[in-house]
Parts: sequence; structure tokens; C-alpha cells
Amino acid sequence: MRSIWSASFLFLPSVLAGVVARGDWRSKVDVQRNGFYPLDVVDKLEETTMDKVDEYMTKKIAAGKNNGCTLETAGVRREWGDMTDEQRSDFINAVLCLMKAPSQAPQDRFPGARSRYDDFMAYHMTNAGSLHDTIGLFPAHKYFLLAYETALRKECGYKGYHPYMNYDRYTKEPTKSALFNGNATSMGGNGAPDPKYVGLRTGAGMIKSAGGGGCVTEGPFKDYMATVGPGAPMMPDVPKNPIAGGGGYNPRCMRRDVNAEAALGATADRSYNLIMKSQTINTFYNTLLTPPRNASDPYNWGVHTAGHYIAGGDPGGDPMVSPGDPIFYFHHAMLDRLWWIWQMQDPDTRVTAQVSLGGGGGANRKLDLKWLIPDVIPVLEAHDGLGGHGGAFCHVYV
Ligand SMILES: *[C@@H]1O[C@H](CO)[C@@H](O)[C@H](O)[C@H]1NC(C)=O
Ligand SMILES: *[C@@H]1O[C@H](CO)[C@@H](O)[C@H](O)[C@H]1NC(C)=O
Ligand SMILES: [Cu+2]
Repeated sequence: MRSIWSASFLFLPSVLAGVVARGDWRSKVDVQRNGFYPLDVVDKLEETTMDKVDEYMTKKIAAGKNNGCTLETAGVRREWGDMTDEQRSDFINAVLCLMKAPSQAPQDRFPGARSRYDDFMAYHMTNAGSLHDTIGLFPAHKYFLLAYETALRKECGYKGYHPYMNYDRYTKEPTKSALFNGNATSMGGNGAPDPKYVGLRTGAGMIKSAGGGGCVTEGPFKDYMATVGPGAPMMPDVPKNPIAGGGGYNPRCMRRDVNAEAALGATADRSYNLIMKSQTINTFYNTLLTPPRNASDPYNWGVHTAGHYIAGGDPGGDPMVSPGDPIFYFHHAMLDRLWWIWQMQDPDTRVTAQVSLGGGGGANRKLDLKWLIPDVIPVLEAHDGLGGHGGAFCHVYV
């Protein structure tokens, strides 16, 4: 009897303190792993962080501040490689559905936006300033991703949540990965060779062409045509838009240069250091975008640039219309994941931490995504991934 009594004696104060047992989260979150990829340092950090997340949510629920969001109800965003073939095709079919659904963007401004999918490209092109300023970057893209995921779910019957791409998995032979191998359950293959594309000059050196740069000819999106834009093309020979501002109809194939060297700028150790060495959100932001120059590091362009140029191309590598390649959302889901793991190291102070490097229209600014999603929300609501905006933000990454 004594041992039972002492067990409950030990247990009781921890419950009162809101402490949860290590590993309890595993009974609340459905984890799926692909044994082909051993856990990297960020995956391991994420797993240990889940105990903190569980503790944070337990306190939040006790305080009645979770807006109905719990670890059990949170949408699970998974790495593409960890998903089953069936989950991948459900997702692909939803994206193809969005590419056929009618546009809801103002047709006078965007006669080129022909589908619901195009609407997101049109919004990103015309609001690139507020989406990318210092206060906006993380929360505005978090909301943008939620709007897109919501369209996939509500308008195209998708039951899952948006996948992410763990950059580290694409540092070796990305064109053989489940994401880019070009088969029916991939997000499409590499672009055909385009000798005119030599690479992208970044502030930290050249991301040399990996031999692609032309049209994607394999996989579910081989017939997809990008419509609006370009805005700031990074590829040779991108046809000009027929109307000023880029809203006209400019159908062109999706081009890519699937590039392992780009991904080397976002290896797991770099993402890990980004999270663990950034004591403030300003440092996190600066390191993500423009890491300190390091002449002896050939891949020092920062995690954000790396993520965009793992596929690059047109529209994917064009900062204005990058959401025209569905891989854009995989990248921004991964960035959101890294931001979230950073926040969860110290959620009480970090969830509401805003970048304060000037610009951004003030900490009380609102996010208005117009034709993408009806609700105009305070920017801080898009900081809280587990209960923000009345519980509309309720996701975990595994
Ligand atoms: C596509 O490739 C992935 C990764 O090799 C594999 O798991 C999957 O079964 C393939 N699917 C099809 C439909 O060929
Ligand atoms: C600079 O890059 C080199 C090569 O990747 C690396 O060994 C070194 O630690 C880096 N220096 C700093 C200060 O990050
Ligand atoms: Cu963006």
C-alpha cells in the first residue's frame, strides 16, 4: 500500500503545478515517421519541446485561454516524406481542385487570376510589402498559410493539414525524394535543363544552377500554368505580363531548378542554431534572413533564402509571385515550424514577441487578406499557433 500512496503523493503536486509527465504528449498527438529519415537535431529538439508545449497547453486550458484548442484537437502538419502515399494524393487532389475552382479575386484588377489557386498569387504579388515587413513576415505568412489550408479544406474537401518540407532532407539527391521525384504522389519533378539559367546571385554568394531551370514535365502539376506576374523574375526569358502591375493573364509553364546546394544553407544544424542561439525575436529574424557574413562558408545565404531556392524557378523563385509554385507553402510551413519551436522554448514571453526593427505599421496592426479569407485579425492573434484567433490557429508540427 505504501508504494501506491507515495506514487500518488508524488503525482499530486505535479498536477497542481500544471506539470505534465514526460512523453505524455505522445498519447495526444498522432506521430507518423518514415524510417528512411533518421531524426535530425531539430526533429529531436521538437520532440523534447513537446513536453513544454504540453505543459504550456495544460496551463492555458486551466486558465480558460485555449479557445477550444488542445493537443488532441490540433491539426497535425507533417513532413511530406512522413506522409503515406494516400495522404499525399489526397493533398495533391485538393491542390488540383483549387487550381480548377473559380477565382474570387477582383477581376478588374486581376483579369489573369483564373482560379482560386491564382487568387493567392495575386494577393501575394500586390501585398508583398506588408507580407514581408519586419512585423508582418512571420504572422502574415502564418495567416496566409492558414487561409490557403482553409481553402483546401473547405473548398476542396481536404481532410488533412498542410505538409511542410524539412530542408535538411533535400540536401542530398532531392530529385529522388518523395517530394520532387516527379511521380504521381510527388509535388512534381525538376525543371528541364535550361542552359541560360546559371544561378542566383545572393548577398552571400551564388546559388549555382543545379542543371534545371526549365519547365516541370513530370508529376501532377506538369500541365499547370502560372497566370499572373511575373513580379521580379529570377529566371531568363520569363514573358512580360500584358498589363501594368502584373494582374493580366500570362500563362506559362511552371519552371524549377531543384537545388541541393540551396538546401545546404538550411541544414538541420543551421536551423538548430537559429532556434537555440537567438535569444530575441529580432536576432531570430536577422539570422533567418541575413546571417552574419562568413567568407569561408559557401552556403551562407540564410535559411529563408535556402528554402525558397530549393526549387526556385518561375513563379517559385520570384519574390512577388512565389505562391504560384505549390512548394511555396511547404517552405513557409517549415518556417512557421521553426518559429513555433523557437517560441515554445519559452512560450510565456516568446509567443507574443514581435520583431521591432522598424517598419511594419506598429504592433497593433491588422492582417487583412481580402479575398483570401474574410476575417481581418490583429497581428498578435497570428502569433499564437495553439488557440489564436478564436482557435482558428490550432496546429502542431511533428
Ligand atoms: C512515389 O515515390 C515515393 C518515394 O520514392 C514512393 O514512396 C511512392 O510509392 C511513389 N508513388 C507512386 C505512385 O509511384
Ligand atoms: C564559417 O564557416 C565555416 C565553414 O562552414 C565554419 O567552419 C565556421 O565555423 C564558420 N564561422 C562562424 C563564425 O560561424
Ligand atoms: Cu511571402
